[in-house]
Amino acid sequence: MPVPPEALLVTVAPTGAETTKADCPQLPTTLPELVRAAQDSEEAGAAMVHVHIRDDDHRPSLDPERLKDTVAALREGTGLVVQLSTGGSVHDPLDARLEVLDAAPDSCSLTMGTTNFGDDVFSNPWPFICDLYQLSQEREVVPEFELFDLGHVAALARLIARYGLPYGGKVHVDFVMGVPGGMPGTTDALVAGVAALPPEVTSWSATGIGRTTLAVGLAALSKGGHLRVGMEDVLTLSRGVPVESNAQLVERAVAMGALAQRRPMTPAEARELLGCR
Ligand code: KMH
Ligand code: ZN
Repeated sequence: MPVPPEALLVTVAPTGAETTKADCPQLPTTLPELVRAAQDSEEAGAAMVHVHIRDDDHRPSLDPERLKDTVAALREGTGLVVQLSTGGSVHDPLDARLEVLDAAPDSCSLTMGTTNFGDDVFSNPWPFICDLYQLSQEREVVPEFELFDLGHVAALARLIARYGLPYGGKVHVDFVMGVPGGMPGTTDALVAGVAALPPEVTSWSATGIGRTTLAVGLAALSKGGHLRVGMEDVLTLSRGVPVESNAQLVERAVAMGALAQRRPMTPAEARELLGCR
């Protein structure tokens, strides 16, 4: 059955790779903290979790065993669609990022181009994108295409034209806006991005980094899109007011959705929307 238009996919991105535990002790960096954050977020209305893991010293990690344990623990403790980040941190090598799929998540992020990322470079060369995409098709993992810039939208059209549709037949993208070096987190930029999406795209969400979070969230709702929120993307609720938990951000997204007469999608509906198993 098709997912009704009033259903709102809320994805929670609880951890990311950029914030240190020392700077933000409430950031979920251990497996029990991550599972608890995911459970509370599910309770608040999230249907998918976008996962970055950390090592015992709370540093970003792509350790294969740890990734497998994380997928298992999230499946055991939640009903959420489990999406592993293949972006990792800006320091992760491309081969380790491909190996993320060995952990057999439901979904994986797939960024559609290289981006200046603050003072760093988030590297996504075209041959890497093609390898990761083909691997996702082979492994039956549903990609979420991360679009940091308008050029990434054009690259998505090129990728689909060359290699066909993803596993599951649906094409879901997420606009990641407001990264210093990427497209700005504005309504105008979102409108341009949505207008440029290739016809194969079946659903889209948006997330605004830092102070752009509300502008992007409201613009996405007004265009009928879905939302990604979480401590990967924003650490304050308003100027000087720190985020205490990921569930708090999910609750706010659900409340914004309610104003737009949208209700949170269930994980089962999210699987249908995304074409996950
Ligand atoms: N941490 C960023 C460099 C993704 O998860 O795929 C990349 C990122 C995107 O967060
Ligand atoms: Zn990420």
